[in-house]
Amino acid sequence: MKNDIQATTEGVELTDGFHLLMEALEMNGITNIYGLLGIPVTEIGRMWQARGNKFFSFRNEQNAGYAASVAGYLTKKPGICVTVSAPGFLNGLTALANATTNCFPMILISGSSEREVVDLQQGDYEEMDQLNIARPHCKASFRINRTEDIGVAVVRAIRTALSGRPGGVYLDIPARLFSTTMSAEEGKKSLFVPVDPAPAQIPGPDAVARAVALIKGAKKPLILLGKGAAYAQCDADIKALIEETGIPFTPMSMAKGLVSDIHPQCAAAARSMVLQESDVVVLIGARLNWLLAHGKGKTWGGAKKFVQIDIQANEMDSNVPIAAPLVGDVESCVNALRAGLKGMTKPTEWMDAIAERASGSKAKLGTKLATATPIMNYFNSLGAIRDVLKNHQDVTLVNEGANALDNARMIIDQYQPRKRVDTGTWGVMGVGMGSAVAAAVETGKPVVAVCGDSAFGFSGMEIETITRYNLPVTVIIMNNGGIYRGDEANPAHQVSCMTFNPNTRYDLLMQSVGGEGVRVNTPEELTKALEASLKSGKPTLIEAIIDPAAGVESGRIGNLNIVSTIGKK
Ligand code: OXK
Ligand code: ADP
Ligand code: MG
Repeated sequence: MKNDIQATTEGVELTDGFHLLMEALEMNGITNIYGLLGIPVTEIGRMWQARGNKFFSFRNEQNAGYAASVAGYLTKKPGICVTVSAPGFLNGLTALANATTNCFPMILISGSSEREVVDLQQGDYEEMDQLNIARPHCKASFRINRTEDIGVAVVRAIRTALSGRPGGVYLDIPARLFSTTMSAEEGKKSLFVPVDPAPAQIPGPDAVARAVALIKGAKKPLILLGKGAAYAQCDADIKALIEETGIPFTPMSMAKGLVSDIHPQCAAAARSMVLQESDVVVLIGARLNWLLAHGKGKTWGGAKKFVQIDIQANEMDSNVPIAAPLVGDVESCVNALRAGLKGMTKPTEWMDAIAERASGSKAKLGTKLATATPIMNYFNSLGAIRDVLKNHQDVTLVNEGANALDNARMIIDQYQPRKRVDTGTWGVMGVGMGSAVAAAVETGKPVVAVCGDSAFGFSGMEIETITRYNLPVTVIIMNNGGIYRGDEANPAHQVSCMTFNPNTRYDLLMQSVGGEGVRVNTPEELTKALEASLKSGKPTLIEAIIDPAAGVESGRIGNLNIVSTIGKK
């Protein structure tokens, strides 16, 4: 950290808001900032870089925000996004809200107009009451009004983002504060690092005993791993719980690989069977929201009891009664369960039945993946990707789309924790490129982003960002020419609202920004192109031509896409 004091007045060394903010972030171990510069935050980027840190400049704040949120998820430190005021702030706010929904720690720092003008609505440049607009979309919204408060504000933002259920924090900095000066000595004294910002939360012994009794009494127990379990970074403890008890597990999408998808106890390929037939389900960092059919209905079959591990007490009973709530952090709760379940009889018969169903499904899927078609479909193309990635298990797979998402989740195995980043709790499109940048930056390892052509379009300009920073990212566009499908005709002979220009050349777009751009038509060509890009480590875009008729409406969640009850008129 440099102590580059700006100026002196009458012998007093001075610092200012810019310097104090940067020193506070550095002191708290932040090295990477994702953002988009302009009035009034431009100097942050220049100065941050001059101090030897990394600033990743994006083409749209939303993508920078998604990058910051994924950095937070992967590192358990808040990801930082910096934006300009009003419109830039609003773009970033989408990502902050998404981070909060996904329980990813992130801090959005936006410059803002001066309060006296905003509060009287006198029409400032990019005037907006950002502090209040942010408030309902994140865990906390703070404004810094005095330079001497910068240290405490940064610590408060960090502790809020990390503690309890992680999430987003907004930090509002009126432009003038950046250049406001104060004594360097006093400023230095005002900065600090929080002690234990995400404290362990130990579950009560009664709650543990209740859960242990329920699990021991189960005939068909199931462990369901969510992205909260992946976030917790206690991978070995979770694996030990699963192996010591012999209980089958199934992962939610971003928990794939937390325990390997090819682990003998993985029940992912018998998903509907285990959800329906299990009698006791242990949820670890997974919410019973829409992604789990709210814990009820035909997805869940007959009567069952839930054990739920979550740090957020009021997550319990959010949808259905929780028989054994375990409120605490995943690591403490999992280890408490392990102690209580020592020597438990393994449910071998149940596990054998699941393994049989799973191997049947895998065989069926294997046949589909190996079936050649005149134009590639989702199965044979994703099958080719799966086979290449089997030999590159440290690659982070970023995945967005509808069919491209659902099929890749089903087909592509994950072997290591936190190696899959996708559309998350909202099922949001456009997270792909920001997530890919953050995953490459934070892991230092290659990234493969499998995107539908529609999803890619939301953040496509960031391929320039990827090439500018020369990141080892391979973007694979599953190009079927539209949303869901590319062959939808418009009955009124207009341009269809569901399809894109069939002459679009995504491969040439990538070439135009200096990356490798390849177009492939067969699984063999796809294999070759992906292997080459992983070998070279160069920013690459592979445009995979998929049958326009291959997709289905909304992938596997078509039931959510409401149709008119009286038909089309
Ligand atoms: C899984 N399966 C397998 C395997 N793995 N078969 C063979 N081999 C292997 N290895 C089977 C599994 O048993 C299921 O079949 C099926 O594949 C699908 O598995 P899975 O795990 O993907 O489960 P499901 O039910 O499709 O999805 C659960 C979910 C998921 C809700 C958690 O759908 C999800 O994360 N959805 C997010 C969707 C989303 O966000 N879309 C973006 C919106 S698109 P069965 O027979 O056992 O069931 C959009 O914006 O608008 O449309 C829009
Ligand atoms: P998924 O979509 O994979 O099912 P969710 O995002 O729905 O996962 O659920 C994640 C849950 O994990 C949230 O309810 C959150 O409160 C919880 N969580 C996050 N971190 C921890 C932690 N360290 N300990 C316990 N629970 C956690
Ligand atoms: Mg498409």
